Amino acid sequence: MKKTALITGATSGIGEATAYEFAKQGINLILCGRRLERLITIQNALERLTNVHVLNFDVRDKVKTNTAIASLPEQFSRIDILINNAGNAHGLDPIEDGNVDDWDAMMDINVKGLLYVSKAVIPQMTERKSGHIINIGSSAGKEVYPKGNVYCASKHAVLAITEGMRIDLNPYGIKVGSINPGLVETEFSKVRFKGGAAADHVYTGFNALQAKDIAEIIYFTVSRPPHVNIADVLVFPTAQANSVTVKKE
Ligand code: NDP
Ligand code: 8X3
Repeated sequence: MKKTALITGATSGIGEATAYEFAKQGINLILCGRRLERLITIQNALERLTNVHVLNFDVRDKVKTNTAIASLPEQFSRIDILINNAGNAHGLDPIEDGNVDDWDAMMDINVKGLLYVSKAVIPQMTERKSGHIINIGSSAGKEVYPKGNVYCASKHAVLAITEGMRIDLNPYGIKVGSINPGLVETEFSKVRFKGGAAADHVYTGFNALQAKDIAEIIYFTVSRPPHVNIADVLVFPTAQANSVTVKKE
């Protein structure tokens, strides 16, 4: 039977690339994000390969998150795979200069949003005693870097939540794991720097990871046999040794 995956943050970057990778493999898709036009464009592109349903909501809104997921038509109502990917960094400032709205955005989207989506999906998985949840963390969830403060905290929280989920959902046979990338060339830096010039330089002078690289790892993770759960993956571009050590040409 074909599996169904719900992917948050499917309008760009890692989420979009994962949608393409899963579609190639014939996985039914529920694609989520705030930018409806993009969701529809991606749906139109992928419907040749698989069945696609779009859900347009902001993960910060717990009522809309729950209502959207509860509204799924019968054909998409069984979610086998949840990819909690929606998230971003907002700002890169020392803590004393940090913007409170940026802090709210990161905690509300990266942490609470992930919880709201999970809360809406987990009950059907526990009832069926099957399912697979992958949380997209970050190398920033394993290591704090200068000015990373709150973004790093949000991704450390994603790792803690992942471990907690794996323990609590273990009796139900539900797989839980996290994929933790280093620098991936997506819209991430445009969002972090609010479209400013700083975003243009983040990925220059070295070969950054591409969204497809992470999408392939995500597909590998979800395509392991039933007894194999990949719990935690840390992946850097070859040019990156840790959060602050990047070999530029
Ligand atoms: P992008 O900016 O390209 O994608 C972010 C996605 O998240 C978009 O689809 C966006 O959709 C969605 N999103 C953001 N805010 C919300 C919201 N409030 N409600 C619903 N959806 C939202 O960045 P990436 O693909 O790089 O990021 C994806 C994940 O990967 C994030 O969790 C990020 O922290 C993580 N990551 C990224 C790395 C990188 O270097 N790029 C490295 C490590 C981890 P829309 O705006 O349409 O709502
Ligand atoms: C994204 C990678 O190093 O910009 O999570 O925090 S980094």
